[in-house]
Amino acid sequence: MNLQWFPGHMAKTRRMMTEQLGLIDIVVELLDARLPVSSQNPEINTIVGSKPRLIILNKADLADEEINRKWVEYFKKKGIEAVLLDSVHAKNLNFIADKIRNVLKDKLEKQAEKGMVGRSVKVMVVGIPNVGKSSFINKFAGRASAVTGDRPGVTRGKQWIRLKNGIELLDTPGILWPKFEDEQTGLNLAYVGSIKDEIIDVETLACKLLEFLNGTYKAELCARYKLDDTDGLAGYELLELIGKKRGFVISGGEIDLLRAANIVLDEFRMCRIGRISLETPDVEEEINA
Ligand SMILES: Nc1nc2c(ncn2[C@@H]2O[C@H](COP(=O)(O)OP(=O)(O)OP(=O)(O)O)[C@@H](O)[C@H]2O)c(=O)[nH]1
Ligand SMILES: [Mg+2]
Repeated sequence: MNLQWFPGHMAKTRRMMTEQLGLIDIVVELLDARLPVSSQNPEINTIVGSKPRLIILNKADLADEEINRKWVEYFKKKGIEAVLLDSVHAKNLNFIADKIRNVLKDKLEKQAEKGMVGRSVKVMVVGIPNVGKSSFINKFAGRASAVTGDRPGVTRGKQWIRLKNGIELLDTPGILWPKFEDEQTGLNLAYVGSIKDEIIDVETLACKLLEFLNGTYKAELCARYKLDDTDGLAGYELLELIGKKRGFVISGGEIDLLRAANIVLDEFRMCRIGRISLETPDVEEEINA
């Protein structure tokens, strides 16, 4: 992921998306279930406007199950439909088509009353880089779908994928920019690997993650690295302990902290430490819905 968002780039994306919005019935917004706030575009409401929206909390397989449920509840209270999804392992995504129809129920009923039947529902998928847009589109479209080709009036190069269930999907997702202002947002996105590690050095990143884990997922952390008394330990102390446990020793008996840091980040991203959510609706109330 090498995307750099500059003001000009953002304006262009916003413009493109606004153009395409005219053609679609519903926006499917992908958020990372582990960090729904940090993985949301800060201007999503302005961009999407009054278009119906379905939120997919993707990568739900990597997130804390209890917190997943809380997020779904949270969105429900805000009057917005949100579904949990694992775009990689899900067998079929027919239930997403049902959810889409459900969100559009009133509109579809009105169309039916007017005798407008058989019209396809046009869907655009949006989300920040690495959230799983391509995985979702491929799985949702499935093998049996056909690319319908350019349509008149559609931005050149844009293709619609016609699904068997009367849904048409814009084959290129809208790539949105994440929030940058807030340091914690940057850290959260870096932990999960959605922005480059280089924004902050790997050791510091791992230390900050370890401190979070030691506060919120202590049992999982201790189990994974066979630690027992981690109360009040600083990130660097945790990293050193982990390096020691793993035998990452360099010349002179020093611990290879960089190696330990990379291992911690890799294992976190591969869900080896456990299913971990970085944000919960209890403390995060600033989502756009
Ligand atoms: N475990 C898990 N991994 C997922 C899921 N969805 C996507 N991934 C993984 O996340 C990574 C990014 O997925 P993509 O589908 O390429 O994401 P994208 O939004 O298209 O990314 P860009 O094209 O870079 O904007 C890949 O390694 C996927 O295998 C999911 O639901 N669960
Ligand atoms: Mg992609």
